[in-house]
Amino acid sequence: MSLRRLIVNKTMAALAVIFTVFSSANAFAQEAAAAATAKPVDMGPIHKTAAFYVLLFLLLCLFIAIVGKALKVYELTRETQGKSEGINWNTVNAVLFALFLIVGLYGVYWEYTVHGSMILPEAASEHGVRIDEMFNLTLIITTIVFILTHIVLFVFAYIYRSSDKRKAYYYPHNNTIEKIWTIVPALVLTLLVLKGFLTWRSIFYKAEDANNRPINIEVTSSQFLWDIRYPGPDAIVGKRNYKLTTAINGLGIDFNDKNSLDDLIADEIVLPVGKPVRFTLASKDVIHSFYMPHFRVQLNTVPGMVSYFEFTPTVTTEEMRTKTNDPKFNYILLCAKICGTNHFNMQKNVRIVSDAEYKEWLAAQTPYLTNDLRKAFNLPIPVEATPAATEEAQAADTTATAAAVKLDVKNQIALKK
Ligand SMILES: [Cu+2]
Repeated sequence: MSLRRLIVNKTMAALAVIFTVFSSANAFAQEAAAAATAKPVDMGPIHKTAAFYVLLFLLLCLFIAIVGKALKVYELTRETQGKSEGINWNTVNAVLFALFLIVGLYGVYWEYTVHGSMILPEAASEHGVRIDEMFNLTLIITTIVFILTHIVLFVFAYIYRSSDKRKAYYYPHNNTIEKIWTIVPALVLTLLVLKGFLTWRSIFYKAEDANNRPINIEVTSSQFLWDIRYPGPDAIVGKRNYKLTTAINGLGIDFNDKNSLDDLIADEIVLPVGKPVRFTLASKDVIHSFYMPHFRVQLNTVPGMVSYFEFTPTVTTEEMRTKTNDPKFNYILLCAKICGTNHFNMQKNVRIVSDAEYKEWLAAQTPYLTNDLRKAFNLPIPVEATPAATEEAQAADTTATAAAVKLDVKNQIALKK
């Protein structure tokens, strides 16, 4: 081939374009590498900007466009020279489909094994086992359908790619197939929905067992915390009324209701194992969601209304630590509604303990009713001050008075100045 023909040859021109793109990219990379070794540059702030990624995307588009143009030139050249098509795009597409299937199926396998091993441990409540069964059944059915339909979809796209050697078979309609793919999914979905409905009913509609009454606990959400109220010896959490909310009565508890008098504040949720517990859920501001993942418990807390969730924890914290092989394991309560800036920080510790430990813990909790609240509700203030306490209080008083006198003298001096 003479030099002139070599220059005019369009295949060579296309290859030259590709070569130029690669070599210039390579040159840039080398330059960048040289600069990097000479003086380390902190790329952190650049990697955080959106403009960087927009430019990167545009650059990628430009690169693909250049390669596409080069290929087009190559094909046009072959066409003008009367040669057959250079690249069989049907085959390229078919191979890409097959590749996509293989990579995609590997992705599914990877998800199930890598992220699959990060799922929650076994349910720690009675109803949680039934919820897990539902999840697993749905997952198994959808996985089988997903894999089969995708294999059929991509394998057909590969095998029956466009070819000059065969003509497409015109197949517009088949009643039998229509019936099968309507009736089978309808049956499967009906069974799943029915099972879901029955599971839901078994969780939310319980016949009350007089010998095994649930422990009543009230949980109130607000931005961004949970207030937990336990009942006192009467086992009933007293009434509340939002109109009674004041600085010292944040939950608006009605202390005219005698059931409120012995109620307790708790900083964590502690429950005895194997005993039913009924949570009364409310919210002071926006909708939050009472979420205890290990017990498969989740229900919204809605301002202006109360909701209930009753369940029975079955595994103690200590047992779960052994089961998960994690000595630091703790059950948690989270908020599952994006309720504001500090939503992420709405959590509380939950401990499942033996009945004896529970009783001991409950006895150590502080009552809601303070002397200030007694005054506000005109309730008698119990006289339980011991001589030692009185002396202490008097001593504190004297110190306070002395401090106040000192401050006053200082202020007067300052004023005179
Ligand atoms: Cu929240």
